[in-house]
Amino acid sequence: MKIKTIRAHELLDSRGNPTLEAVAILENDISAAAMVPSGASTGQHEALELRDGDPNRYLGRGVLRAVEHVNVEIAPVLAGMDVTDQREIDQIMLDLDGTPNKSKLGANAILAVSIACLKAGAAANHLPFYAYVSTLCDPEPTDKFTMPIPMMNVLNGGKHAKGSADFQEYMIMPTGAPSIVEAVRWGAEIFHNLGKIIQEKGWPTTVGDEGGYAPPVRSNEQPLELIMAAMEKAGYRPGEQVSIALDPAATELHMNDTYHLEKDGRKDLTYEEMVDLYEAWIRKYPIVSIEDGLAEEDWDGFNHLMEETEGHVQIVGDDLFVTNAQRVQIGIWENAANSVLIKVNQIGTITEALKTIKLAREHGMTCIISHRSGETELPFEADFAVGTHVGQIKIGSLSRSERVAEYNQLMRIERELGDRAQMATFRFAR
Ligand code: 2PG
Ligand code: MG
Repeated sequence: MKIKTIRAHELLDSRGNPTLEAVAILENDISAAAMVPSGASTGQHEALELRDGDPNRYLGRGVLRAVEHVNVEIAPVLAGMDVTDQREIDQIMLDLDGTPNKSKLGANAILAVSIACLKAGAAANHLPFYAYVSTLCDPEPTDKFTMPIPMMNVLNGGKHAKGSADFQEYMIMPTGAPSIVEAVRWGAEIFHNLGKIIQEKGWPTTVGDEGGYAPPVRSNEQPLELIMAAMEKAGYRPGEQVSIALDPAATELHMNDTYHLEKDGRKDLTYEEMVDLYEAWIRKYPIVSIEDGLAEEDWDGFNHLMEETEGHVQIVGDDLFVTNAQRVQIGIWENAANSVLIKVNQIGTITEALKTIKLAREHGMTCIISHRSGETELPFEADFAVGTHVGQIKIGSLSRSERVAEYNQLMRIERELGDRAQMATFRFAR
């Protein structure tokens, strides 16, 4: 089915910042819309998110130039193309842009179109979105699907919640849940129990950008104690049924080659000292995954963490890899991580994100499909994670509609699939 036209416009994301929505309209008038998320703790090697910089509109954060790039530059070139030719569509946009980091058209402009075409392609083929995604990944698509284990960010800190912990994300992973429906229920029960515990301490139960609580904890370890207490209060066995995943987003804690943990009153930590801290916590708590435990250029630090944890813990590169196959390749050579966080807006097209997933998996690395801290009300990651069969998804906490929309979509997909859905197993479970 051919593309008739593509239209973009400016809307708001979950933080009230402008973002793009692109609508791909096909010749039979079927249409599909996509909205672009946005990060706060962004990696310096991410593709460029084009903002207008006009101080008179949205404090410079408007995206009208990116909108115009879709409507004036991209749409006329893609009109008439087969919408299911995702690779060609993405390649044409890359050629049109011509820069290494998509700074001419803007990665936000390109991605809005890339996802809108992907969704329209699914509609044109009368396939559920996740099923269509799987046809782009697997040479021989099966009718069985792997449901991803969610990472649920129940306590927010860092750039997502000022005044809370220095570390950005304290997540629970229901690694023992037999289904998404159960995983979501377990997570929601633990989240609500955590809220009660925080309330009993006399702290506010306000939430951060990703819907997790953001209490004024006294140390960076205290969130772990609170989460353990919440798991037990909710009646789940830590480590056996539910584990813990961390995203310290350590690039944000890195200055002058050392790490600073304000909440702990500790300055100038070396990467060895950071790794010592993680190891001490791993011994004490059921931590199974650490993302960006070191800064984005600290390859030696990442390698040290890999060696010390000896493959028992999932070591995830986010800012480190920025969903970029070239950086993942360096990570493979350097033995820097055994897992890749996949955020489509870090790289800017669906085709490139799929290429990164393929490379990672060929080298035995796990992949996690991830949201951004600035999200939209159109769920994308749920279908993308099921369709790519990666087995893990990171979509925030069990509050705020833009996060819950993803959990709801996962539950819908699981119900629709019935016994064709199988819960992923987690390689790093204790
Ligand atoms: C991260 C993300 C998403 P941001 O660091 O993993 O949780 O945050 O979108 O702000 O980069
Ligand atoms: Mg991260």
